Amino acid sequence: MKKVITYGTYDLLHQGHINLLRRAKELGDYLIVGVTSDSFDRGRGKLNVRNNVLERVEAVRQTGYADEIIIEDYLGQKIDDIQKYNIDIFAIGSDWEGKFDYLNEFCEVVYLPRTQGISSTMLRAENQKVIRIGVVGSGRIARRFVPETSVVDGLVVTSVYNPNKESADSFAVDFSVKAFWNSYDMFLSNIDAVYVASPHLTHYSYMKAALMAGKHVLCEIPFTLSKHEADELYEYAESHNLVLLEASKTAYCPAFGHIITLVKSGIIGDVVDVKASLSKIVKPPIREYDAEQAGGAMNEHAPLTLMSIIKLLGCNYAKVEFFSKVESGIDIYTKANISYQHATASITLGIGVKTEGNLIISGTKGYIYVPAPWWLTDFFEVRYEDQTNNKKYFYSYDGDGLRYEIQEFISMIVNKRKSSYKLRRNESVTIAGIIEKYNLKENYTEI
Ligand code: C2G
Repeated sequence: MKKVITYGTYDLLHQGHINLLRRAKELGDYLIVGVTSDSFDRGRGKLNVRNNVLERVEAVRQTGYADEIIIEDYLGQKIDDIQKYNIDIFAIGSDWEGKFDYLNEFCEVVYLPRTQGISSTMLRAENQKVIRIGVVGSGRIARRFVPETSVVDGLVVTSVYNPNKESADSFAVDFSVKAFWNSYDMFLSNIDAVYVASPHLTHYSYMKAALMAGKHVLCEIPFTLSKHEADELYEYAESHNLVLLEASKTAYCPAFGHIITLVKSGIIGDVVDVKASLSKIVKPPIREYDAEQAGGAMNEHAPLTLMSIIKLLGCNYAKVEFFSKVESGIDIYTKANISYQHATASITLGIGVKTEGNLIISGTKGYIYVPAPWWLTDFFEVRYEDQTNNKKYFYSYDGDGLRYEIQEFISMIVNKRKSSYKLRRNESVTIAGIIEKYNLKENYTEI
């Protein structure tokens, strides 16, 4: 019996896939089809897959060509599968010509003709109205945003707004978008959504005006500097069917999501302590050192570190206390201790003090260690007393990592989801509330 194997995502199954499966089946007597898992696809940069793995397996099954369907979940699995299932022929579409020649060592490799004029990417584009995004602000983070949008389907950055004409113009030239500087309303009138990446203190009013103009909003951290403002904006968005999302980039990246699900499934027992650190030394003059613009380590770095704590221990903390080292009116270093009924947590932040930027989640059975820079999560280790049980997890964190939050934002708009389980409204509001307490100097000590 001649055994053939082929692999694919098979998103929005189309005639090209069906032709390929038929041709693969005709090469032998028994066809095994490997369908990629959702996490494997995310790991190889396929962020736009519309159908989940169960839907895609079912679509392949319904073609009637597969004698057996398996899930492809890791790099290198093809070599294992070929040997495990005694495969004679590995078949794949001609778009992969040459890429799988290394499998010749294990079986015959056949590149089958690809069907012209159809692809999952085309179908996704046809089924979806392209969302026009305007960027508010044209500084460092805004400049990182635009290239990241190019790997996500379904959106296009069309414009930029900055009251400083020169800055808006230079951004517009660099990214081939239209510049607005004198009228925020005019900027809003030709777009479907905004990405707010302006200085901290302007977030609230830009978000509010955008929501009131009926636009979806993705807003950089710190989302708002008060609980009340965050709550008010979410309330408005929800009651007007608009998506409002905090751009807490780490919350949406694959490795961090896996840490949360592993912890919630009890892999380290009950969580008793979380320590998150983030420091980036910068030198004045720069916005981070400007007290007038809500500079300082806390406003700058608390959002990501607090996000990890809130995701792991929840919103119902009992007490928070702050310790800061202050220079020229801003905190160059802040440590916050957050206590829960059955757990403790702390964040250590610096813009003028360097700390080891790792994340450590301690539980009753073991702990998770995420090395610096933990917020660009691509690796973590689950560690136990008996070190032979330790396990390392590797992921990719592609580009500047903003693609994951952008993908979530677009998917929420397309699928009309008002809330993301990756960062819920109450979690985002709790983070804003802790930052507010800091700025009100509640339980605050200067060191
Ligand atoms: N295909 C085709 N004609 C098209 C589109 C796709 O013949 N118009 C083929 C591809 O060449 C591939 C299969 O259909 O053999 C599945 O395609 P995708 O779902 O796009 O999966 P892909 O990303 O090519 O994954 O480990 C996964 C494999 O590397 C292939």
